[in-house]
Amino acid sequence: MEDRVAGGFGYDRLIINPHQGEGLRLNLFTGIATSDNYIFLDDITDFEEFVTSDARDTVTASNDGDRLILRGGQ
Ligand SMILES: [Ca+2]
Repeated sequence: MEDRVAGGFGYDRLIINPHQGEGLRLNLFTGIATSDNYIFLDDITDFEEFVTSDARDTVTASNDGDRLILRGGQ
């Protein structure tokens, strides 16, 4: 099953904030975002800015010059 989210033309911001304090695993190289129970996106395209959760997140950047807003976490 594919779960897609596409930004389209222009500058788009994607905010991903799983419930219950779950950390996010965001890989901008592969376009995949997951958390333990709530997030499974396997085709993220055409976003230029990403905002992660305030839990313990793991982000793998791409070579596309994406802008990241990382909200800390523990
Ligand atoms: Ca875009």
